[in-house]
Amino acid sequence: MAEPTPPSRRSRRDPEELLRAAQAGDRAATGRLLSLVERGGAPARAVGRLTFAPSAAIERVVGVTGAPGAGKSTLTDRLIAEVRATGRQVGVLAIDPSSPFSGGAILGDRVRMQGHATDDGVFIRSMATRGHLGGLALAAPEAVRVLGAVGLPVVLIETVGVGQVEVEIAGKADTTIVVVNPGWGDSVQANKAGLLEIADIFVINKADRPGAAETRRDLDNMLDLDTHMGAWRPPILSTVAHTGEGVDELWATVDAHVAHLEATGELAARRRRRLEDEMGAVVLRLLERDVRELEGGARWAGALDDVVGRRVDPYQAAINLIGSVEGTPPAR
Ligand SMILES: Nc1nc2c(ncn2[C@@H]2O[C@H](COP(=O)(O)OP(=O)(O)OP(=O)(O)O)[C@@H](O)[C@H]2O)c(=O)[nH]1
Ligand SMILES: [Mg+2]
Repeated sequence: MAEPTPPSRRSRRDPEELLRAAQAGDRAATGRLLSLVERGGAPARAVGRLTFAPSAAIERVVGVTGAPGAGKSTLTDRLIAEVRATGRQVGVLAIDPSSPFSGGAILGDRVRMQGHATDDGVFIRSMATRGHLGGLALAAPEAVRVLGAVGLPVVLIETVGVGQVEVEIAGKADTTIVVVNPGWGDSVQANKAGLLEIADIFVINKADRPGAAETRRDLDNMLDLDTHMGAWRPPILSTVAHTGEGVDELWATVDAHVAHLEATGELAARRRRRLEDEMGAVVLRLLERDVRELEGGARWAGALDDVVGRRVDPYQAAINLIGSVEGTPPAR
């Protein structure tokens, strides 16, 4: 027979207990809640349930994305100071979807955001995905809700990279800042469309380097060609993150963007859309998982054989598989 878990250990792991401790200011408990979210499974679900309702406590989520080394962490460090100057507490998530481990990111970001290491009003955490169903794109909004629930009303999300997944994660924010550098143009040509879609504010960081004016022209031309733009044309700002130049104006622009979203009703619409995306993504993942697990995977393998053998087309094979789980509520 298994040894019963000692009470102290059990309470350390219990999501409800962790949440209470985290809300009382225990940052280690906040870190453990985020670990549970990362790892997925039943404990992550419990955290998700517990932190969902209080997520109303989240005032603002700001995404900072851009190519590796663009200066996102240095800039985020400066933005933390702007938020703290208003007296509010701030949570920071640093996410690197391309890396299965958060170790490297943790080190880099800790160094870059060292200015706030002793400030209790700041919580910084790097995230990787281990078992979370749907990966970081689904773990990120849950992590944001954890931060809101423990009393960090402003959340900054730093996402490395300019690929599809990064853009997807960055798009979970109320305001998304896309960081580029002088001489940017050609390097991310392929992803310009994706960046354009999510950018609420463009920042040309490292404006102390040559080529900033050309980059601004590039971005301006790109925005001129954008036919889908609404009432908000993404402003193009310049910063020098390591001196702090331009950062106050950047935060003022974030304020202006949020005010615009509120005035137009777009903030509520965006948040509704994000929740819909999240719910839809979970439906897809759960359904696919159930289908893959039919008869221990045998049905999936058989269907694949039928498709490869050209006996059944992929669409029909999918319909057949889904039909086999319909009416059966997901086991988990
Ligand atoms: N010249 C100059 N260097 C900067 C500026 N901002 C950041 N840097 C430097 O650029 C390097 C990368 O900065 P980070 O803040 O780590 O960039 P990052 O985008 O977070 O990098 P990853 O998270 O690794 O993608 C560091 O050496 C910074 O000191 C700037 O405005 N001008
Ligand atoms: Mg960084």
